[in-house]
Amino acid sequence: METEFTFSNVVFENKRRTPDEYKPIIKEIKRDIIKSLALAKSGHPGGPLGVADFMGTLFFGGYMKYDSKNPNYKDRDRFVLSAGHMAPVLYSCLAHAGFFEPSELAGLRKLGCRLQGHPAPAGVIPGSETASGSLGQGISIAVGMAMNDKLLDKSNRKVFCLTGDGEIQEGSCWEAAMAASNYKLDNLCWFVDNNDCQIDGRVKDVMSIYPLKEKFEAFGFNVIEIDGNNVEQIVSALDKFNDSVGKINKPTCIIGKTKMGNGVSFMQDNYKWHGNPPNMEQAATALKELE
Ligand SMILES: Cc1ncc(C[n+]2csc(CCOP(=O)(O)OP(=O)(O)O)c2C)c(N)n1
Repeated sequence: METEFTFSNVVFENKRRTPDEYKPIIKEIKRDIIKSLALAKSGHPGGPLGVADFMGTLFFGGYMKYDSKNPNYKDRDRFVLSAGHMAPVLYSCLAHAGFFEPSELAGLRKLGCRLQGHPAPAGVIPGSETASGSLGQGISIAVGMAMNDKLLDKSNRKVFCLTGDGEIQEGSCWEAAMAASNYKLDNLCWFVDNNDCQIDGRVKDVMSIYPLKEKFEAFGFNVIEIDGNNVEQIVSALDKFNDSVGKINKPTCIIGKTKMGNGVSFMQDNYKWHGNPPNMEQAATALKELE
């Protein structure tokens, strides 16, 4: 494929790293998001940039068991991107984790490419566990996976799920929350990307979800509130979750206060960048900022 951009083809093994060791990977993920969206001329930059710190920590800080050479091995942890429109960040993580060639990122949303605007059903993209994109459904799938792992297989395999904050206006999220708590799924870690932005406004103006911590606590969750763009705070939250698996009989919710478009000055905290790709000029500016 002809592109003006090249994608770093470095693959990182899955091992424990300090934040300083993987912060450069997070920057590369953000650069991938900009490049792939500019080439696609469509898609969602804001959410993916805002959650890149969390996703980078999960995949490259050593918080999830996976083996890109054996993507379907049973004892892997699972990650479900319930906010399927944030697919570009997942694709970049999977590529640099070795599930497929990073050069494939140049085909985002193009005919014939596996990497469509929202993740395809399981089995199409190595390392991607399920289709998603219809908001509110991925978290229910994640709860089902966690039930299977804990109740049926009696395993401490972990299930991580990321939803948006606009997404949790969907009622099905709260049915999933009820079930997670009812079945005492302490192997479930639900990250809410609390950027207070959604497709056409501020979440608090469109349909308030607040008070959020109290809501999740009332649903029986262990709630950890953090700055979701602060890698050290993400590490601390994931460490707390890891320590709680099999012990607390409650699911964990990490409420990550993030900035939409984090790292790119003209996108930051602006809901207009929910679903508009950068043009080539904007992409060049963004990439300079992310050097
Ligand atoms: C069931 C459903 N309704 C509507 C949409 C269209 N849609 C895609 S993303 C989005 C906004 C989601 O907001 P949020 O979860 O806060 O994501 P962010 O804007 O932070 O990326 C909407 C309404 C959808 N994908 N699924």
